Amino acid sequence: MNDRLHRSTLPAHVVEPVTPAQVGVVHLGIGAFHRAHQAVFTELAARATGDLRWGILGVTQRSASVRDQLRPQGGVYAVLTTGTDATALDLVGSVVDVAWPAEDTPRVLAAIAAPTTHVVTLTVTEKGYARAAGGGLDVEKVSSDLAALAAEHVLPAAEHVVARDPGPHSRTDHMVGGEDGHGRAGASAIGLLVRGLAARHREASAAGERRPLTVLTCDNMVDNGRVLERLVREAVDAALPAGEGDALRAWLDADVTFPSSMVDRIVPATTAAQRDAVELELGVRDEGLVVGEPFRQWVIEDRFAGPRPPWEAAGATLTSDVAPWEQAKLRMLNGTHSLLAYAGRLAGHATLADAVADPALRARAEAFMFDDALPTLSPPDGADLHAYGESLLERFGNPATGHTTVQVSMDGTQKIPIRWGGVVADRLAAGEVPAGAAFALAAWCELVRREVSAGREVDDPRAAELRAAVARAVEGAGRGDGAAASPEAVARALVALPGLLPAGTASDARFLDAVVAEVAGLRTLV
Ligand code: CS2
Repeated sequence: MNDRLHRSTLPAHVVEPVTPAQVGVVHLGIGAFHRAHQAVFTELAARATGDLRWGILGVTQRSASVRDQLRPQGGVYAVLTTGTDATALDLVGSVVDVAWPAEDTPRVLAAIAAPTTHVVTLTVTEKGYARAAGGGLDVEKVSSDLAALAAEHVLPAAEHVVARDPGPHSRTDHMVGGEDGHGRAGASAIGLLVRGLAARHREASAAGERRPLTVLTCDNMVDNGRVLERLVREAVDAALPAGEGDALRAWLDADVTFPSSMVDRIVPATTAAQRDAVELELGVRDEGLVVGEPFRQWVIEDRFAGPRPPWEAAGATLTSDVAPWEQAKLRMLNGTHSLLAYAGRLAGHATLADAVADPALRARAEAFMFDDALPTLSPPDGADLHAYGESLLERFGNPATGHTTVQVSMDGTQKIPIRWGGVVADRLAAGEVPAGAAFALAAWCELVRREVSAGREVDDPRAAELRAAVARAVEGAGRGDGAAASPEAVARALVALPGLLPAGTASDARFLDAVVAEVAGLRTLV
């Protein structure tokens, strides 16, 4: 068994990763995407400028596995870049440590509150935002954090849970929290963020400071910064009634900003074979290895509350208006990606590269991208959206990434409203029936029907509702088993799921008929 990758075991032939001087960024949701994207920009920015203030404390929400991968390695990991013809291996040292809220909540709150921290970034996926179907905060999903927030709010300064940062090797029994809930382990990303903001405000007030902070979401959502700001404010309002939380609210108004951003890099799940191959190359074992395509892009709304990492030195674009970039990426890249993932799975393709190489599916992808999505967009900074679309299809076709259709197809109910909903609404408003989007929805419906009928789990936070919709269609058909339900009836039930499509579109007869016709057609295509 080889040693683990670490600054003390670096092979001679690699470029040394940076060693940050402190934590300057707290990142919520340290999965593979963050490690292959924002952490890489941070690393390259530090190398280019020598500015070492921007070490990252990563927060892993669901399990301790990323912490257990990176902590023994002192935070160092490798990024394997897989191009069509060549691969490259680079080390990243910008992640200082990883905290798991189930055991480390006080540490996370302390890090968000610390004067040396200036930015909190997030990649918690669409479902991590705890939104209800109408778009506002689903208070139920964050209730334990809201109770903790209310309890922490009234603690005397000396007992602030953040005053007890126990560091990385703390014992869990310190973290259980008081009977009133203060110090309770963070159960949701939004809840943890809001508690961190409140802790920062309390500490800043006690120190007579303002301590501005930038909260920068990097998730694939329309107007992601505004969405997050709304959820944070709703959480504060739900936990702290008027009067009680007013100083916190005033501080949010004056000293906290929520820029929007567009992030892009295809990051497939790392395989065991890739870990083994990299171990051979490095001579040490990297349990934190991540894989990404050569392309990476980050467009950030330039609305920072205070200092920030010099990300532009690593190629990030800072701009006053991210919306056109965000729209183009969400509709053309992510929208087409999802279409290829669902239809690809139905056709038996394991990877996106195989799906986009299938002529029938490629034609559908192009129809969605160029005929439906493109006409709804205004080109960012005069970009050629047609050329952009062609470049996306080429990126999808890179076989070296091994990006799987299963990975992209998860969480359909969270992604469809963002990726297809706006396209459908805009095309219908323009008097056109979007045929590519109708096919995409039909593919999703068919896949859901197939999985539910076969008794398999659908990987989606609304899976129970999906099962119920299929069951309703079966009952409507008066038969006893899922396979016997008319696929068209299932499609009608699924498309009507609250919040899936913008109001009015799900009931548009022409569009619905097009979806249903595609469902029938899918049985001949695949
Ligand atoms: C993908 C995205 O998994 C998915 O849903 O569409 O993760 C996609 O690979 C990235 O947004 C690319 O930047």
